[in-house]
Parts: sequence; C-alpha cells; structure tokens
Amino acid sequence: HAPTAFAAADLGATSGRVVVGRVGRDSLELTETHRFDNTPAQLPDGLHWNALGLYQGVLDGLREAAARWDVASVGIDSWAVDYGLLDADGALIGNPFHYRDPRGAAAVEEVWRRVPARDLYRITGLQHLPFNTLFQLAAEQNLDRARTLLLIPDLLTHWLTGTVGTEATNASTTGLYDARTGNWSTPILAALGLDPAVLAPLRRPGDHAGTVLPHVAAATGLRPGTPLVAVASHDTASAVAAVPATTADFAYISCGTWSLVGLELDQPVLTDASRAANFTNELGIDHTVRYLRNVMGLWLLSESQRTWRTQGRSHQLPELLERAAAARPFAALVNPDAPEFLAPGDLPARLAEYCARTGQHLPPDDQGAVVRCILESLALAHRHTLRRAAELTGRPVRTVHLVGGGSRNELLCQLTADATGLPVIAGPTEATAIGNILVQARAHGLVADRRAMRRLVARTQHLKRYEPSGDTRAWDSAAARVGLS
Ligand code: LFR
Repeated sequence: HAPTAFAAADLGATSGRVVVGRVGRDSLELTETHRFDNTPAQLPDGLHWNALGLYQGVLDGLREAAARWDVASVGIDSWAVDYGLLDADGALIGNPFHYRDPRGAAAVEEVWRRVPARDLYRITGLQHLPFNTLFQLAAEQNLDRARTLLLIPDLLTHWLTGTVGTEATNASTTGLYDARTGNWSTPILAALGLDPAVLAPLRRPGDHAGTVLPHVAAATGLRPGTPLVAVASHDTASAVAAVPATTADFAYISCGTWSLVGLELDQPVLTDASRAANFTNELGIDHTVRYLRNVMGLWLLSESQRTWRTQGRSHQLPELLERAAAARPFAALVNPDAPEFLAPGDLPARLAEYCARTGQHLPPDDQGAVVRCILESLALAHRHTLRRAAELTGRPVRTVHLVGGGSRNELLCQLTADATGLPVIAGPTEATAIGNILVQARAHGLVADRRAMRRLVARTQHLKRYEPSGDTRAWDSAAARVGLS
C-alpha cells in the first residue's frame, strides 16, 4: 500500500505551520510545507490575533501540500481558550483577543460572584487561569451582536468549509464545559447570562467536519470535496496523543510557549486538593483526561529574546544556550508561574526585579545568567508539578516524555532529568502536528487505536534519552528557595 497523505495545520502562539504526514501501515513521514509567523498586534482596545493572516498562512501551506501530494484530509489545531464571534450574517465581529490581554483577569471576581470558584471546579475540573474563555466572555463587548462563538481552530474550519461546530478537547478549556457529562454546562451558562445558542454543537476527535468550499479548493488545489477532520483541536491534546509512551507509568511535558506538565487519566480528579493545587482536567482523545498544570514555559525565553532583539542585542538561541550552559548554577531562581511574567514586555527586567525582591541578584543584561535562571526555574517547576500530580492521583511516574519545540533544548532536557531524578525521553519536536495527523489517519482506518498511534510514533520518530545526574540534593535546596518543594 502506498502511504496516505494528511495535512495538519498547527497554529502556535509564535508561529503556525502546515505539515503533511504520509502514513502507511508501519510508517510515518513528515514534511513541513509552510511555516509562518504568528505576530499579535497591540491595538487601542487590547492585544489581538491576526486571524486573517493565520487563515492565509493555512491556505498557503495547503496549496504547497496539494501541489505535492493527494491530500486525503485536513485537520486544524491551535492554542486553546481564544475565540472569534460571528454576527447574524456569519461575518467575524472584530479581531479575536489574545489570551495575554488583561481583560479576562479584570473580570474574574465578577464571574466568581456568579459562580463560586469551587463550584466551577466541581463542574469543569478546569485549572484557574485568568484568561479562560468564561472570564474573557465576561469582559466581551460584542456579545449582543454575536450569533456564534467559534474557538480559533473551529473558526478556521468554518472559513474552509462553511460548517459550524466546536471540537470537544478545546471546548474543555473554556470553563463552560462539564467534565462529568461531556457537554456544555447549562448551569454555568445560565449563571453567566450566556445564550446557549451562541455555542456551536460539539464534535469529537475523528468526527467529520465538512468539506472544503469550492473557492477554497480552487485557491489551494485541494481536490474538491476534500474533508476536514475534527482532530484533537487543542494543540496540547494533539501533543499528548502523540507522546511516544510504551508503558503506563509515564508523565509528559508538552514543552513550547507553555510547559504542560502532567498525566493521562481515565477519570477526572475534581477534589478540593486538586483545585487547591490548580490542576486541570482537560479532555484528551478517547475520553481520556489530561491531568496537568500550565507552567509558564519557554515563553520566558522567547519573550526575553524578543526584548533583546528590540534592544539590538544578540538573541540567537544557540549562542544564548551556550552562555547559559557556562553560567553559574543556581545563581538566581524564580517561580516561573508568578503572574507578573504573563504579559508581553521586557522579561529580563521583570526577572531581575523578582530576584531583587527576593534577595537575589540577576543582572538583566547578563544573557547567560538570565537564560540559566529561566531554564533552571522551569526545571524546578517541572519537578514540582510532576511530584504533585503523582501525589494527587496516587500514580507513580517512572519516565518523563518531553515533547514539542522544547525537546530540542538539550540544556532544558538535561536539567529536567536532573531536577526530577527521572529519565527524560525527548521528542518528537512536532508532537502536535503528529497527533493531528494520526487522529486523521485513525479516522481513515489506518491506525487501530491510541496505543498503536503511540507505538508508531516511538518506532518512527527521532527520540533522545537523558539520564538524571543522580544528585538531587542541590535541586532539593534550590526548590526550597523558590517555594517549589
Ligand atoms: C499551549 C496552550 C495551552 C493553553 C494555552 C493558552 O499552546 O494551548 O494548553 O493553556 O496554550 O491557550
């Protein structure tokens, strides 16, 4: 059998890409056909995504894909939480807001007055993040005019096919989805005064999501009638689906702009202890639960690089990592999840302020020291989160799979192995696109089930194993210094 080609459009917070995966009975080959920047824009009313630019980038990538392969289907995934609103004519109202815009945070108290945080957690199992969709909606100015709310991947699917739906793994990040029933939560919608009719019907990963519109087929060269498949449209859900685990006692870190650190479970954990630890129960493929926490992630590094670039300083990653490797260990440490690191802007300065406030010294223009501080602090947060996950679920962890762009960062992988005292298996880098592609391949009948998907990834993709150094004492005291024991 010749392999079948599937196209994945995978949109991340800093770049988007279209990847074609050719899947055979025992093979998986990937080609990135197009990569484009995703640059948010600060407008007078807030921080926005360039939704039309993303759509254009997807079309460009699909055109490249169709020029080289007979594409069997297309799937779209992106970051979670954010949405566009359509009016009665089906037109997009305004530009979607970026989750790093502060408007959600300003509405949190108001939402909690209507539905106490404890009740929200019992229903949704969702970690508290100030940008969760329900908080953004409480600050939304355009709801009166809105007929339909579509999360970012669903918005692009709508533009490609004309169909309307909400894919469930991403719905589980909105704060409006009931983790127990697997449906929109009527009580939460009622308490927040949201019209249930604006929420589109749910789709599950593997569902048919329409076929490309004629003008899309003409613009891309895709065969008329090419289907869109609802994949795990939350990028993290796709990444977890592609974790190359071959045993049950694994944890994962999906490491990119964010580090999503946790376990795969069969049932949500909705206890008060879990809420206090702010673990989330987001939905994975096959009704699995992604029991994890958001750790601030390599955003700290990419935003520092952006700052240095605007200051005309060197900002190339290999050079920065070399300096970090040579810098003094444990000189300065932060809790990467401090809320002050969330917004865009001069991050080295904010890290230095944090350090000054906590009696440490971090010169913001010592790039080696800043990057070392970021990577060691992330390793500490990885360790802390994995230990909490194991405690809260009673499940032992023997292997850590680190997937996503961060798996290329050798220093971070080694520090994570050292801090956790566990072997780290790094890769694949393109886990999200692979998860997207394999859900399509499964819908096509080419892969049997989740375990077969993971075995295929493990057999075909480049992975690298990092052994822990064995000396965790230094990490124990470092963790205590930043309250991450
Ligand atoms: C990762 C991610 C996280 C989500 C954050 C914001 O790309 O999707 O899972 O919490 O972005 O949407």
